Amino acid sequence: MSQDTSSSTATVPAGPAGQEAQHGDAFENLLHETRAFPPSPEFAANAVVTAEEYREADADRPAFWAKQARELLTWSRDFDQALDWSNPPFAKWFVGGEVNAAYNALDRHVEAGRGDRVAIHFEGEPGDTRSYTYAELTEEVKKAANAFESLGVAKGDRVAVYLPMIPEAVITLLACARIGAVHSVVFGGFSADALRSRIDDAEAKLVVTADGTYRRGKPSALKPAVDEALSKAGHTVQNVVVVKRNGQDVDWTEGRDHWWADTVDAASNEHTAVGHDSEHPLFILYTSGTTGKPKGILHTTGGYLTQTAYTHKAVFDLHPDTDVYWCTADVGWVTGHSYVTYAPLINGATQVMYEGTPDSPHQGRWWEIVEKYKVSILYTAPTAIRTFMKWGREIPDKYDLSSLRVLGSVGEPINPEAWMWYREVIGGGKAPIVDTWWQTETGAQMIAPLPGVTAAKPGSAQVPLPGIAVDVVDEMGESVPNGHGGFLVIREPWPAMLRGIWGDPERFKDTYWSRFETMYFAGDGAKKDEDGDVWLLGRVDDVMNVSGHRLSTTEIESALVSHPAVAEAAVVGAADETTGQAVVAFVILRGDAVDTGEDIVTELRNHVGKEIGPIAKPKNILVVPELPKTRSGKIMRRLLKDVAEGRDPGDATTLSDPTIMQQIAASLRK
Ligand code: 6R9
Repeated sequence: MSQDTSSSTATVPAGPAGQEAQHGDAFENLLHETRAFPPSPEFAANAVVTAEEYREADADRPAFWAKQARELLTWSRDFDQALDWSNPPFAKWFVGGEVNAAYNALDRHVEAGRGDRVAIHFEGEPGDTRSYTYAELTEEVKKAANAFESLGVAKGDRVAVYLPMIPEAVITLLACARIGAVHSVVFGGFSADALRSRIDDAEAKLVVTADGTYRRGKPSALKPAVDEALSKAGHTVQNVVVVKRNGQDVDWTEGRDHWWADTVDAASNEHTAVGHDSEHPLFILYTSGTTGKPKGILHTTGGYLTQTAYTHKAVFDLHPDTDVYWCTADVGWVTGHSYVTYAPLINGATQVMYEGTPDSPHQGRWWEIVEKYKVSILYTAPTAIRTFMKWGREIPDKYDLSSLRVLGSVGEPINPEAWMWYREVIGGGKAPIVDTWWQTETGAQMIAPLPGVTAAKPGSAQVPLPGIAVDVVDEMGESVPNGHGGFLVIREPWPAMLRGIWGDPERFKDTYWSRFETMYFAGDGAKKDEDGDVWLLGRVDDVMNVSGHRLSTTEIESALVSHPAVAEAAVVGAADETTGQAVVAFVILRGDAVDTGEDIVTELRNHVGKEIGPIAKPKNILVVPELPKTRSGKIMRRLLKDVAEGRDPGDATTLSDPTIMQQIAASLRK
């Protein structure tokens, strides 16, 4: 059986019974976070969603989602049945309904007289800006839809998208959705080989790309990777559309390559959207498991749109007439699909889109953008927050951030210290933080506080959203009592759930539905606290076993980050002859901290000992200049483990900065 998310040696963080309980004790002490921040009375009074929604959803889950589907979307044909779960794990939501994603994101707002509202404020890295109203964005998408159709793309065909964070990315995705073509976005940071294997797996007919983009003030190329990917015969691509973004020279294949300006800009701006079946495929997005080839996660239309729109409204307390929303995620990540391309536009919000890195041309760029557009809802990743902590609070302190009223986090567990810093320094001590747990596979947020309802706890995603059935279970699939840890599972089908792995139904069943027969296995470890709130503990394969004690990488990292000298930390379990595994930590010191060599290492080891217990003290602590991260901000612990175990780290091509492993190696030789 192929298990992508859990190796055969994966361990439960703290099981409730027998031997597990014995190890559990050390683990139980690890989380002692007791702070809680209830919403202010003013916030609660104006919140768009109240606690009543939990009761309503619990009473009848499918009925709750059917109500949301009808309220949040305009259906061209109403559905007959909310959920068909007669053939698990293959769910059908809103059966018989027809809906067009692009019509819902665009045309209907224009028809309702909101065409003049800004949909996207775009900030290019070099400082160029463009804003699109809903009316303008609708026109662009209609043109792109016509252009793609004229290049032979029809309903059901796949389109590979290899674009930077520019409005054309959103336009391309919505144009595909409009005509029923299935988009497959490939991260701009991925190599030509990765692009080719994804093009082949989905048998894409069209590729949409750009000449290049800007990163850290420098042009960065994209088109050469497409050329290389298509250089070997045997692929299915007929045409390539190229956005001119950074003006660099590109090779050109006549007949195959077309400038965006010559095809899309020249196309007619009249295009009627027709409804597609609720279960019509909307997109494929590849995500890697720990082994094997990447999985093409398949999402369909009606359920996905319903849950992304609902969660975007409820979790961010969206007031579309007054809020300015900014999600910093790249469109190559699921967050850039659900919470940049689809939900904000379905909900008629005004959003900011930024092309570049946070330090270009200076380390205050994000806060300058927040001040300029009066951003009120910011959605970003813990890795970014920890980076800003490292740069120091003087930088954000220079800007007026008083417009911010809700702060979101996604992608990794957020360490309590980073959470507090986010709240105090960015949120002015009052903006609620919503830590949102979800996955490419879940399509939309699943566990998160509601900002007007939940008393937020630093470091915990806390509660399943209304209409979502989450649990933490032990090895046997039994629900664990409060105060215990185990595997995170989802007990009931949810509207935005993946419908499968492209072309591989068996792998879909094996990966997610065979660990516990009737429950979705997420691959994350989690713990319920005494209130029953859920704390995410990282992937189950990130759990270490040191002399029989189960230790979570996340918690040791949080302990390290709680020391004033540490900005970021990554912990791995390295093979050790005596203890099975040994804790090895990689830390980045804060900008103002002095690297005192051995002294700081001793101090940090003692600090972890004090925070968690002597068993958790890292055997080695290595001070490094950077950590290897994917472009979605997840630390690639696999590479650090190679370093910790003295191996040459293998393929690092999916890193946001592929030179980081060399930097780390150099700093360790010093
Ligand atoms: C949206 C996204 C999914 C994995 C997931 C988990 C981790 C995401 C988290 C979180 C703790 C959170 N994760 N959000 N862990 N707290 N708020 O990130 O999708 O790229 O597929 O990653 O990310 O481990 O299983 P994806």
